[in-house]
Amino acid sequence: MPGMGSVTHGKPAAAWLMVMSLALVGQTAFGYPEFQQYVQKSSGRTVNCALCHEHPDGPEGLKPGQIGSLTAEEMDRLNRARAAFQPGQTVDSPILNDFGDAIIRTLGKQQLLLLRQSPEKLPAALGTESDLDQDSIPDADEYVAGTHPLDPNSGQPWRLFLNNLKRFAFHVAMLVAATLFGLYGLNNFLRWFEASAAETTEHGLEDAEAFRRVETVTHEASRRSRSAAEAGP
Ligand SMILES: [Ca+2]
Repeated sequence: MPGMGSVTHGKPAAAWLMVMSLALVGQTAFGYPEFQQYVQKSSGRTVNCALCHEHPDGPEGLKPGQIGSLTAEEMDRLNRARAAFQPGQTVDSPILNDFGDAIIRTLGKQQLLLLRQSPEKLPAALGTESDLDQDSIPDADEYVAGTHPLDPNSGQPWRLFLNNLKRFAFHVAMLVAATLFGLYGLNNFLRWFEASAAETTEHGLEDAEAFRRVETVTHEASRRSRSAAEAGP
């Protein structure tokens, strides 16, 4: 029955379109591109959605970390994260990375929605206590600089260098000390070798002089003995 067939296929198609439309509205509302655009403009660095999201292309789509790929359990977590309007709640969104979760947890979604109008105020709202990648550069500073708050190798080079110098200060000090002691020891060894060589030479000369004297005395005694023998009794 063609008529029934068209009705049977029409209802799922309409429902699918409605679900997709709602999903797209939700995805767009949850993307918050204002922050990414601000960071990119202020830092001069190219920043993608991976600053806060699981997928670098953002939450829209069917790829891993995007809404179209979520399981029922992940959708449940997504909805709980979306409902976290007040700060201090547990947030584990399947489409946000740890920095995105931390923003919602720290500020609450309500304040984050307000900050969309002034994304330059996000760092002050976040504070400087959180450093998720533990590279000694606070998440808020990395947001301003356009570096990644979850990658310890991403940061302003000079700050990373100084922080690594502090972190490995003991190893650097030991390396410098070992080098200095090595040079000190080598210099002392060379001085000792030089002194020993001089002493050996000096002793050698003294021994040669003593041998020459003994030889002279022996030769003189022998000569006197021969003279006495020739003179007779
Ligand atoms: Ca950091």
